Order: sequence, then structure tokens, then C-alpha cells
Amino acid sequence: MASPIPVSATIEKTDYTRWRLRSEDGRQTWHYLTTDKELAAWPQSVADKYHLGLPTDLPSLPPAHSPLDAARNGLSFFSHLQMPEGQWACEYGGPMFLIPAVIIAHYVTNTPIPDPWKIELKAYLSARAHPVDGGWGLHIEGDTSVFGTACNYTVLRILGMDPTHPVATKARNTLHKLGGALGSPHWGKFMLALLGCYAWEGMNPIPPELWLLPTWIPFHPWRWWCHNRLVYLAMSYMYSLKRSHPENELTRSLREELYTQPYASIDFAQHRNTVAPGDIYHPHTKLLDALNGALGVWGSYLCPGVVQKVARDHVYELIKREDEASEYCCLGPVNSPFNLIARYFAEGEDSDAVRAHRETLKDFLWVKNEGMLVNGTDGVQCWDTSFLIQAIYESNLAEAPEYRAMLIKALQFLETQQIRADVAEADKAYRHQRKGAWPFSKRTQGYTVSDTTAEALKSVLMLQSVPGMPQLIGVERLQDAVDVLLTMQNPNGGFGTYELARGGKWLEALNAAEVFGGIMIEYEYPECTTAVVMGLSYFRKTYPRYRAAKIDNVIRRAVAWIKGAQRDDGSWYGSWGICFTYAIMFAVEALRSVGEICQNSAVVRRACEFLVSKQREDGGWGESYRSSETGVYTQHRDSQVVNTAWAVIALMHAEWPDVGPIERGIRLLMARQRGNGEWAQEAIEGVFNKSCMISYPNYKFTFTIKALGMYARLYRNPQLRPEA
Ligand code: LAN
Repeated sequence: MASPIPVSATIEKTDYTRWRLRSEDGRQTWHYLTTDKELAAWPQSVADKYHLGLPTDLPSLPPAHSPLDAARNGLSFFSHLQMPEGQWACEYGGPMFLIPAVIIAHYVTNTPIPDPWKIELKAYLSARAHPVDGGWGLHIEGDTSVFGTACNYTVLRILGMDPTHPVATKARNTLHKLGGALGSPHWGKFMLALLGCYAWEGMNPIPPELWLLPTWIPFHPWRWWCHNRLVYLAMSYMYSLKRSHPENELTRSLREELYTQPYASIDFAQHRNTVAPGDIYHPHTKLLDALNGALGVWGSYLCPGVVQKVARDHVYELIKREDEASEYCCLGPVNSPFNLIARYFAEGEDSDAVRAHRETLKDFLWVKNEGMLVNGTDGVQCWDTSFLIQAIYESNLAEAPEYRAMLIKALQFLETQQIRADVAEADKAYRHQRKGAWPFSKRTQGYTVSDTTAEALKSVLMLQSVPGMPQLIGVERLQDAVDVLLTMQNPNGGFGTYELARGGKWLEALNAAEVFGGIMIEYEYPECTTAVVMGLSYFRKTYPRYRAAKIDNVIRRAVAWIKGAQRDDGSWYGSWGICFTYAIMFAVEALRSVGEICQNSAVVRRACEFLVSKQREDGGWGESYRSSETGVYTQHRDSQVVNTAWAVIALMHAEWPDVGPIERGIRLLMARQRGNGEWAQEAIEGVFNKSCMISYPNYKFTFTIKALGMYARLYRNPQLRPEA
């Protein structure tokens, strides 16, 4: 077995006492201070230290003798991490293809990379290299893949790591064992082609001309899930130009390092469909291969140059609309750097758009003990803030004076982050209504999501119902949020993420990304559907007259959809958290809100029986990310605090008649708490597109505190010893 690389011996680090996290109107960016004057003027906060893995020196708290003590201790710790603007920030890493997208974009657009970033990016990739083979996977816990290894190896070289460095050597050897970069999936090939380290003729086509088709065509790109649509939008622009970074010493060298044969001898056109078997999650269908073949002929021989130009110009207009509607932040960390490259190719270095993009890329960067990484979004601000508010409310602590200031700040944050206007000419940009919505991250990013809007709406309603709480968000604005939610229900009653489903499920047959599942269209999700049911239910309680018939109808159909989505074994498949435990928690809450609990509902009983059957010896629950990949409940090696919190919340909502399993779960949560009130980071919590995992580090606080607090409220806070 290969030996692990002694990281400390070979990897440089910056001085961690110099990093600071700033938040301005929800925009979070890390800064490395260089002068003593700066350091004196801007002290490091507890939150900075915590995120960087430095000692926080928070005191030990009195030991918890009851679940409420434990919830309070958790809150005491977590309150120190609140940002001055009122939100909670955290790392949002996991995916291992985001650093390549951002760093390759820097390189291709001649955007300087500051030295402290270079040092910490190299440190992060070194820390996250697979301990045995030295490669990288699709995500931090995944098996080594060609995509992860080829792209992150390339990043290390861009950042100045020598090919003879032990980290680079080990990764390259592994890449070669896997067949070299020829086996990269589509997005990997694309990034290497931009750099000039893969030939454009080896790419399956991404023609911008698709955007010129009439919109009634069932596979027109406007119908695709927005993440897929916007990544392919930018890709199609660059594909059509077939422009690469000019050859230089580094790219010439990479051309030889990345492959198992001399670059000049490779017939790239033969490798469009070469993908390393270990990388594939969603294999090509015959339909996709046929379409790729036809589009290849179209692009090479049939498409008149003028049509290409018209298509490219049209796509460029759409890219500009995306930039402007998001203040250059963009939907996510792939289309953002890709849009930067498109704008750079079209307008050159000195354009305002290029400058603006260079700034906003910083919104995606994060620094932690292991180094610098790229987050899955420009933060988790609104989402985690909503869950913290709900945790306190469900624990019956919202009126406690000691949390008042923290809650007011959280409410103030949500007040500032509601989206107040629709996108200009929304139809032309294929954008959904957004006025009144809350985004996942910050207002300026500008995307409504059904459940981020609903969770924030619910949280605001909860807080504003607390006596003496300032009424920061007036009824019109709450109605705006309701209005958006009411536009987001699909004909079958379920809710997707950002938009209505615009295309048929058969479109998944055209999924060209190879490494992800469920990427082509909006699907309905129990998590999103539940959140909307809950948001609307809270609203209806407070404002029973506004659009009452419509709201009743939407809730009724949503609940019916949730029931219909239950699997035969009583579970629901979760798409955004791991996995069944997550979705069951949501579904059961929605059912409870319409009065269905174990005593009167077979649906709820079956869900709880499923959960109880998965409880482990130590009283906890622990689900592996393999559940998300395979669709089969898979136990993690260990119980997990976050899964346990989700499971006991579900059982409590459902009023599972036997308190035994719930109490054993609660004891596990108490036993895992540290003396200062925190919980340690365990396995990765979240997922997208079935195959890629993503971290939600704040869940170990928000859901755990909620579980403990709910237990205290429902079972009169008995004295409990932590041990099971
Ligand atoms: C997210 C993050 C939040 C998440 C929830 C709100 C939790 C969910 O309930 C709905 C979907 C949503 C908004 C979501 C969708 C997909 C995202 C944006 C992500 C998982 C974070 C990163 C991911 C994005 C697709 C990553 C970039 C990769 C591509 C395949 C483009």
C-alpha cells in the first residue's frame, strides 16, 4: 500500500491569525491581512477562529443534565458564530470540481491569484488528496476519479507546484493508472480544452444553435434545470468559439503530464465518448449518442457560419442577462467562472463585466484549517439562519431574554435579504418570478428557491409572533413571498427547486454530464414540497384571509403529492440531504401539519417504522452517502449526530407512541456534545444530483439543538444522563 504523504513536511501554510471573514450586505469574503496596522484595526473574531480551526478559548459550560441544558449549551456556543450582520456563515465545500472551474478561469483570463490563496489552495488539495492513491474524487468522501484527479492536478500545476513534488507525482501516477485525462468526463474535457490541454475536436458538441430552436421543441434548453442550463449556456459560447489559452511552457508541459501517450499522437476526435468507467454515474443513452453524432455533423459540415454567429450572439445576450440579474455573482460556482471566461473572450481584460466577475468569484471562496476551497454557492446565509431561528422557536426559547438580541439580528438579516424586484424582462431570460423570495445565500445572487423562500417565510412568521419582537417585515412583503410560492407548484402538486418543471422526465436521456444524475429538468422533491406546505400553513394561521382558497388548495395538493411519493417501504428518498432520514423528517412534518400522526395515519406509521428499524445499537442513526447514490438505505460505519437529530425530530412530529427510541437518540446527541456546547464535525451531510456530496457544517448545531429543544418541550425536559 502506498504511504501517505507527510503533508506538514512538504506543504506551506499561511499565518492563520491573519485571516478575517467580512460580511457586507450578506456578501462574505475572506481577507488576508498583511500589515500590523490592519491587524490591530481588525481583530479576529471567535467565528473567524472557529472556521479557521484555531482555538476559540470559549469556556466550558456547566454540564447538561437535561436535553434543555444541552440545547442551551449548544446555543451558547453557536451564538458566538453569528456574524455581525445577523447570519451564520460556514464552509460549504464537498464537490471537488469547483476549485478547477474557478482556478482555470483565473488562468485563462489572466486574473492574478494572490499568493496567500495559492498557498492555501495547494494546502487544501494536498490535505484532501486520497490518503492511499493521492488522487481526488467527485467529492471529498468519494473514490478517486479521472475528473477529480486530472482537474485538480492541473490546478496544482497552475498554482506553481512542481511536477516532481511528492503530492503531484503521486496524483499523476494514479491518473496514469486510470488511463490519463482522456477518460475525463465532458466537463473535465471542457476545462482542459479551455486551457489548451485537450483538443476541441475531442468534445461532444455543445452547440449554441440549440438556443435558436422554437421554444415549443420539447428539448429546447430553456426547459432544462437552471443549473444545467446555465452551465451549458456558457459552455456553448466557448465551444462555438473553440478558443483556448495560448500555448506556453506550462500548458505544453501539462499536455505531456496528463496523458499516457505523447499529446501529438492522440487522435482526440476518437475520444469524445471515452470516459473512465469509475467516473460514470449516468451512462450515455443511445439517444444522446445519436444526437451527439448528428450535432457533430451539423457543426462540422452543415451549420452556416452566419447561423453560428447569430446563435453565439444570442447566447451571449443570455449570458449578459444572467450576469446583470445576479450582480455578476451568477447562479453557482460553475457558471460564474464560465461566464467570466465568456465575457473575457468577448470583451477583453478591461471590460467592466470582467472586473465585476473577478470580484464576485471571491464570494465563493472559503478558508478553513485545511486551506482554501470553493464553496458550492456564494454561502448558506439565509438557509442556515432560518434553521437556527426555527430551532430556538421549536425549543420554546424564542421568548427567553438571553436570545433576544441574537434573534433580532437574525430577523434583521432576513429582512435585508428578501428579493424585492423581479428580473428585468424575465421572460427573455427564461427566469421565474422572484419578487418576495428569499434566496439560499444572499439577495444579490437573486434566485428564488421554493424551500429557501418557504423556510425564511416560516422563520419570519415565527419570530414576528413572539411578543415584543420588532415587526420588521410588513404584511405586503410576506404576501409577496406567498405569491412566489404559489407560482411554483407543479401540476402534479409537488414543488421543485428554482422553477416549475418545464420538460418531460424523458429528457434525462439527454443528460450529457456523465457524472451526475437527475440534472436535466426540475423534479418534485419531498423536502421542497414540505417546506412550502409549512411556510404557507404558518402564513395561513397568521393571515387567514389572504388568497385563502388558493392556499388551501395548494397545500392539499402538495400533501397529496407527498403521500404519493412515499416508497413501498415507508420511506422517502431525499435529494438534498443524506438521505432517507432527511426526506422522512420533512415529509412527516408536512403530514403532521394536516393532522396526520402515527395514531391516525398509516402513511406516517409506516414512515416511523422504517426509521425505527434503522436505529442502531448505540441509539443513533447514521446513513452513508451511498444511500443517495444507490437509492437503497445504507448504514454509515458510525452513528451520526445530524442523522440522529433528523430521525428523532421525525419521530417527535409523528408522535411515535414509544418514547424509548426517541430518548435513546437524544442521549446520543447529549453524549456527543463537548464541554463548551459544540458538536464535532462528522460525515458529510448533503448531496446534489445523486452523486455529489456537499457539507452542511451548521446542521450539527441547528438540527441538533432543535431535536433537543423539541424533546424538552414535548416530554417536559426530564433529567437525562447522556450515556445510552
Ligand atoms: C443547492 C444548495 C441548496 C439546495 C436546497 C435549498 C437545500 C434544496 O432544498 C434545493 C436545491 C438547492 C438550492 C441546491 C441546488 C443545487 C446546488 C446549487 C446546491 C446543492 C449547492 C450546489 C449545487 C450546484 C448545482 C453545484 C454546481 C454543480 C453543478 C452540477 C452545476
